[in-house]
Amino acid sequence: MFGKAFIAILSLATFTSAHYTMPSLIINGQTTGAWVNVRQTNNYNSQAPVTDVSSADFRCYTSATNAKATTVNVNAGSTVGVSLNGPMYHAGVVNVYMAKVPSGADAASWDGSGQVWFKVHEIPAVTDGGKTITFPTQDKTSFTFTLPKNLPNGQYLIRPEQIALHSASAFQGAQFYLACGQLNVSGGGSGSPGPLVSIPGVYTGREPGIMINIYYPIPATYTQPGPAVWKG
Ligand SMILES: *[C@@H]1O[C@H](CO)[C@@H](O)[C@H](O)[C@H]1NC(C)=O
Ligand SMILES: [Cu+2]
Repeated sequence: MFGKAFIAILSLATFTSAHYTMPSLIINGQTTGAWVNVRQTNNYNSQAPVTDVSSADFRCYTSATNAKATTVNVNAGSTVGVSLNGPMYHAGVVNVYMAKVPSGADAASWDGSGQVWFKVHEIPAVTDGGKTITFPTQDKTSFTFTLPKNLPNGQYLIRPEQIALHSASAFQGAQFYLACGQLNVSGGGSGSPGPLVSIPGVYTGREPGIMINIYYPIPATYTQPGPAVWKG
């Protein structure tokens, strides 16, 4: 009796700690190798999320690995994506930020500091006035979007995040799964991406879309955290 219960608790613990990472991009329909074009994050083994939105690790989560990646070539206007190592089984929402590497710097060595990040994609929760709330990315292992056609040529960091909201009703209850990839954009335009934000800095952790009880009462609306998406 005790043994069975103990084993059941153990396997539950194993399941709930099996989170996920974002080791690959999808470029021209091809999924890149794990941690080839994405900097290997501290949690590559533990898969543990970031919960402190003011920590240095909230940007690229590489304080322990100090990882750099290989920069991958991509055309503006093409479909790109993020591929995870497992399903995003937590209810949550997605944002994708990018930052242009300053001239004279290199994507592999630039740290992404400053008010330099803009949002290129988001996947919010879907609400209907309080009857249901659903999360389009839940249980998905990848997502794709279009790189703005007007993006200026050059090197960029790209930082996807999933904000898991299953236990987000208290401060720092939301779990952030994130990573930084390295892109070299060509075929682009002369757009001025914005609004620009700093990471960390973009969130306080108390936004209505981050500190939220998604179960009761069912939220009538959902406010996606962060700046508006730059569409080019
Ligand atoms: C970025 O792409 C341009 C155009 O293809 C190329 O000339 C340049 O060498 C590339 N830079 C890097 C760092 O890959
Ligand atoms: Cu979790």
